Amino acid sequence: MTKQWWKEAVIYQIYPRSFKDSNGDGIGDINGIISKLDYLKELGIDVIWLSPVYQSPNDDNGYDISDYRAIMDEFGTMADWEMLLDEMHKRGIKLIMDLVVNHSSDEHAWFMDSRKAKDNPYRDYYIWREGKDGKEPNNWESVFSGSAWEYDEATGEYFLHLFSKKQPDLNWENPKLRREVYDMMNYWLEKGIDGFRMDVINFISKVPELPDARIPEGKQYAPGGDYFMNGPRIHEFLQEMNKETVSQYDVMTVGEMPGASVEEAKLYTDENRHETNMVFQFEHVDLDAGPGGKWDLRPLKLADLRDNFTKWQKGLEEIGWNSLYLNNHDQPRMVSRFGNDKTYRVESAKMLATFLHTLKGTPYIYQGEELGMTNVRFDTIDDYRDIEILNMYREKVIENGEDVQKVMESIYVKGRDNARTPMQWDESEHAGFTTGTPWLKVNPNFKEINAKRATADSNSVFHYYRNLIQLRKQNPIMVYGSYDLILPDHEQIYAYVRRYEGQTLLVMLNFSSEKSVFELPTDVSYVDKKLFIHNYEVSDDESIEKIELKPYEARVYMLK
Ligand code: TEU
Ligand code: CA
Repeated sequence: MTKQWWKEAVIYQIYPRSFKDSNGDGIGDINGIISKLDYLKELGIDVIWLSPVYQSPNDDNGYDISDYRAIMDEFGTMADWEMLLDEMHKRGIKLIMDLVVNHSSDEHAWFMDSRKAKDNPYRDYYIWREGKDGKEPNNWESVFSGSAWEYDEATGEYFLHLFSKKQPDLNWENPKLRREVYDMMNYWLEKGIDGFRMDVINFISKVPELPDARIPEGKQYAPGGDYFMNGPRIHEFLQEMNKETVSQYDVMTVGEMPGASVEEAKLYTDENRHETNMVFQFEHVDLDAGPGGKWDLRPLKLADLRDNFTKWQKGLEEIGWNSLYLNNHDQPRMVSRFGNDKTYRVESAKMLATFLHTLKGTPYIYQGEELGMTNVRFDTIDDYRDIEILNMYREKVIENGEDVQKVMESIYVKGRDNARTPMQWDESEHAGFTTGTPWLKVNPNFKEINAKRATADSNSVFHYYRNLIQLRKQNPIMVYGSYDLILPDHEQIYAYVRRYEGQTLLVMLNFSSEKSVFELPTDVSYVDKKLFIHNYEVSDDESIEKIELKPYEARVYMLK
């Protein structure tokens, strides 16, 4: 287990479209980000993960790239981007860019050529197949509803798109395509970036026969994940990519890997295998989904969350490295999902922050999480913009006549636009995000929840995050300490210890809105205790043998 800068870092994700608009067109942009770097410096973060800013028709808000080496017009120019990188590095903040190479946009020059003719030199940059019995080549479902295949009249064949039909999958079996990707990565690495977040990177190796999958009861298409997640050549491709690109720089990579298990993540993040430094896995954000997938709501149980995090903490404790997140631009807001955004918003936001920052791994902060921003409930589907939401609504309500309120409720709980409402800067119109009309409406609670109020209030979620980040820099135990669960069966409290060089961090988190009694296990011994982090007022001399924790109370003690 070596010491690395990216293990000690706290990483902040910016979704540029919703962060800060500088020119009044209602769309966030690069100059807007530059204007907020001092805010991020004050927060204390070390790295920014910037969601895609490349040329894109924005069918999936930049995750459909039409030119990997140009900046999206709406976000600014390459000169603006160079300025951003320079201004970040001046403040000691590193930049990791989003690498989206499982698919491109259908407006990419490669695809425009590829679809022209079967013998076009770019044909095999994508995955084309003949139909079968007058239907799609197989029965896979797109993540964004419907078939994962689109018929193309010009050449009478179908192309694969695991996401929207404007996001054709790239063919990684083609060494020429792989070379193009590596050259593009080196183009950005040469500019001085500090690494990549790699979009659905464990989807790039498909089972070559692209076989049919099992269609669940009542569905028309099949989730094909068994045949494109963690596929037969994935480790070969990641090792080749590493060798051809990032291995030549002191940079980090985090691979987004839906469907990756702990065992697979150990292979992906084992430092001796030179694949990725860490992964975003999805098991904890699938715990509140039923058999019908994310929109099939299921109550989350603390026992499931605790068991899952413990599995990952122990699984990667010696080999590999965890990324730690509870939300991002694809997930609902964490205080609404895992905390309580009604009665205990501030307390539960702080408790969840304590959780993420005292586990072993690299913590990620998604823009607005540090303010305790919440989910949103727009009145009608017309206020939503996300292609995943809109496609699901059309399929369920328009095409299959499902109950509108039931579908809207699933959007309120799980929709990606929950995380994409504009960053709330102050109490002025549109929360100070734009002087124009925002591309997506601002959450109406911005007058109460905004950065200006938070930075001025020493008791805010913002300053609680600042403190956590500072403690991390001063206490290696938070980064490198071991993890051991205690109270494995408590109904409301999640408690664990971290141990490092004779120190012990005792962490107790009340995940409920009820008072809950913590009793110190007899095998946790100490001679000296010091209150380390807490989200309620606590007197230092209070005994820790038995504590009645308040709703969503978090307490951390340093024991010796
Ligand atoms: O997400 C991959 C992915 O699987 C997510 O789409 C997630 O499963 C789903 O959104 C949960 O509802 C990446 C990007 O983060 C996402 O924004 C893109 O839409 C997607 O890939 C395609 O690039
Ligand atoms: Ca703008």
